[in-house]
Amino acid sequence: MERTYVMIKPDGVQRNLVGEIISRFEKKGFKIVGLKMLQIDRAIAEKHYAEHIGKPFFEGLASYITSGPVVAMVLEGKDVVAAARAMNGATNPANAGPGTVRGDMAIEVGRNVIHGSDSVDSAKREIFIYFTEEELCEYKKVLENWIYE
Ligand code: DAT
Ligand code: MG
Repeated sequence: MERTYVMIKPDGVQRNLVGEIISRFEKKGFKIVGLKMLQIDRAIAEKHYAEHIGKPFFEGLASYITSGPVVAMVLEGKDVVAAARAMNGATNPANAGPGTVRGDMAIEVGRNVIHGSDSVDSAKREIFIYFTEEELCEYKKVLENWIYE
């Protein structure tokens, strides 16, 4: 089973979208194996978004992502990396389809509500920026046979 890192950004927390967003992943059938709230500092922002340091939007991104608490989670499931990206929608909410988090809940790229890892390798890197192995829960859910054939 694959794991991905998903994060509700400060705007999602401020706009009371935490419950609805988590609910979408639960309804889909993905398993929450890690969950916490924290406020990102500059060092974590630079680690998380290392690939974007130096780009014109980086300073805006860093101040946005550190501006308030976020909800960090690790989701587990079949092909969950790609599925969570699809559920989140395009980076720019203007291009995100209806039914996606960004399509339904956001307007601008600089306030796009949610993060999801873009590959299995990114997921492994990002999960361990925010969680220790001990903070992740391995458990069975009784509904698994009704979600997976
Ligand atoms: P994603 O979050 O879909 O993986 P990304 O990794 O390319 O997208 O960029 C990280 C975040 O940076 C993105 O969620 C919003 C911001 N961002 C990306 N491109 C931007 C741009 N051209 N202008 C402003 N913000 C941008
Ligand atoms: Mg990205």
